[in-house]
Amino acid sequence: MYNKRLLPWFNEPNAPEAIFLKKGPNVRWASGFKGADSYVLMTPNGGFLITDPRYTEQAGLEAPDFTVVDWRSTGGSVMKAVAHILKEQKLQSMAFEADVLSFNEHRALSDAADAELLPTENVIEQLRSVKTPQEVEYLRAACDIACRAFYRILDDIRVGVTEKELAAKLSSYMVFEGADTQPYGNILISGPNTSLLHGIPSDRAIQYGDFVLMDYGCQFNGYMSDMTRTVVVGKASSRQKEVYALEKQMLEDSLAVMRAGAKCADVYEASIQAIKDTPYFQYHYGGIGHGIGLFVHEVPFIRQNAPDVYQENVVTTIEPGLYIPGWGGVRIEDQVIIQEGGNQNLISVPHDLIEL
Ligand SMILES: [Mn+2]
Repeated sequence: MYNKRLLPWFNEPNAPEAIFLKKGPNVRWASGFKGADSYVLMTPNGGFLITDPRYTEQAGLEAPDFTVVDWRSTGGSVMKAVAHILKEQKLQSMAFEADVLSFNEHRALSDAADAELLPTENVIEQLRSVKTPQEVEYLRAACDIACRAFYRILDDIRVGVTEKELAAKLSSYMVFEGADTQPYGNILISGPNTSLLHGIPSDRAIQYGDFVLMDYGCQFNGYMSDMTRTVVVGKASSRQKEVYALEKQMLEDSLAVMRAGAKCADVYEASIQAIKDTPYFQYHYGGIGHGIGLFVHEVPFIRQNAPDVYQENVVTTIEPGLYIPGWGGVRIEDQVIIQEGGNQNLISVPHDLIEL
């Protein structure tokens, strides 16, 4: 369905008469279309979905109020089809996503189209960052699925099992628990590998005393969950307990300040209170959260000096961490809805250290 939440943007001063979208989550948000390799052109009066014959039937079903344009029979290229629509609709100006249109695409569009082309960034992303009640329900379901999968994988984590085997099981548990089938790069790493912020699951077998760090999520109706828990196989050492306790404090100090009207920069400042006067300060990473919805990492980002201010119904992760090269790392990540006066945590798994 044509997403009317875009309409006020067209009324802003100097707004163009149309906007052209390529980024998949933006196309889906604007139109409801779930397929790939497709583009949307939105005007205040209606939308066009530009695709190829693989998707024309699906486009009619999922975006019934859009005019479906098959670019193969309309100019022979996507950009010629766009130029055709601009001319037919007498549109003089069109915004495009400066961060995703390639050099070649922009050149082809400039050559074909007789309209003013205006680079923009984050127009749809800003709108998408504030969730509707329906979107919140999908996100809540995705988080619930990931939490149920967490309790299932705990039974499988034992000495001798490899990271890859566990990562595969974790992904499958989420699908069995109701996730969409498209997985995305789940991180499941162990031992010294846990200091690699986005390490890739390997053939390393779990050993006694390892940290096992799981940073993972799923989609439900396209909406994503993202959570991290770090557990210990066997009894935790005193240093593991010390680092874990600091990290847990960092997370909880961050959660305590997340509310509508708070600045993302202030969340970062809260996150470092527990470590700023300790030798562990050097082991933190400055990016500690991100908006999430139809895509996993998006505005607003939490980092030092981030200018963004939380609006009500933004859904975001919060994930400070401590990463000690060669020794290991701890991250705990939750996903929350920003509300007036506070936030609601969508991740129900407690923060306490689990010793398996
Ligand atoms: Mn995350």
